[in-house]
Amino acid sequence: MSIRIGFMSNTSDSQLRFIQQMGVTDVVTSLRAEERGDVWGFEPMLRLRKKVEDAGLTLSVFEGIPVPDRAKLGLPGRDEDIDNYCESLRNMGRAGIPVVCYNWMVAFGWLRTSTTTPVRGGAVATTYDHEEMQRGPLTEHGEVGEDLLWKALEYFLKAVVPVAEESGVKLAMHPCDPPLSPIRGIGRIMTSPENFQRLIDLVPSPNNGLTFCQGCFTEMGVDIAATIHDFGKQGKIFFSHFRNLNGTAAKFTEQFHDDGQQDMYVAMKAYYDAGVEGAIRPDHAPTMEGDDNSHPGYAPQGRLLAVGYMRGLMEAIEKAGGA
Ligand SMILES: [Mn+2]
Repeated sequence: MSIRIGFMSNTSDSQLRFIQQMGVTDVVTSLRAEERGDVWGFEPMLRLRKKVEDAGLTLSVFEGIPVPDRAKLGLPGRDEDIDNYCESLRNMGRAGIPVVCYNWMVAFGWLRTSTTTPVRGGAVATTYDHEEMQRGPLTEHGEVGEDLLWKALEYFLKAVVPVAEESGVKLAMHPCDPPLSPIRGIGRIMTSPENFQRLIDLVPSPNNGLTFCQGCFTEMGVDIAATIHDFGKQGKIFFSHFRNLNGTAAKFTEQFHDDGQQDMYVAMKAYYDAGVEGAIRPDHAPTMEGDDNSHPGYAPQGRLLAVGYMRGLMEAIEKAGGA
């Protein structure tokens, strides 16, 4: 076993064929908005897995199920949210979907100041500029401290991790993107390797781990290979996002996978050397000629180029005897 390339998909018939044509094996997806409820149902999840399998592919990761801000902030009503979350996880397990990617970002998710920054050849990519973003107003939540977020996370994990264990579902925490705190008054805690270690140690369990979003860890300015080794050897990387960029958390621009500051051969080799298993998908890629920019980072051609590049790196590593 080793890592396998996954692809984020809406699971349309056309996309599932596209995924097969790339030689990709794994699908990363979620339920459609109209299929979601307070509790995510067993039947739509089961049918989704069957649809992916009937196309000859494996549904390996759900990117969802979102944790409501009420639970992330420890507000009244969170017990109801947590009960619903637990029941959704049970249904995921019953439907045979093994990994859920979630995050602890409040008010803002994935946050950028531009989605139209020119990169190589006039392709467009996303940029984050903290100085610009901080000029914006506070959100409806006002000032939110990191301590409060840690306490609410611990409360959540103590309730949810045992259910994840019973259900055979792995909880894969995605970093805050960008990994900065605070942003317009909102604290962010999933922002450093030390804080991910704290997450893992809060409620130790084989089902409590992370989504190694290489882009976010690059934004943090850490040694990517050493960080993959550290969490990979602990068996805590359940899912990975492969991404490149130039800059730091406070100011960066996403780049083509072969055109950013990170040595992607070194990164890919680290997943092999650390014995990481599970899906690794191309994360955001620039929008190329012929594609529209309605879903920045997720247009097909940039991700197609990324998959070809990833396959080449993997073949090179495997032929050189790397794991
Ligand atoms: Mn990511």
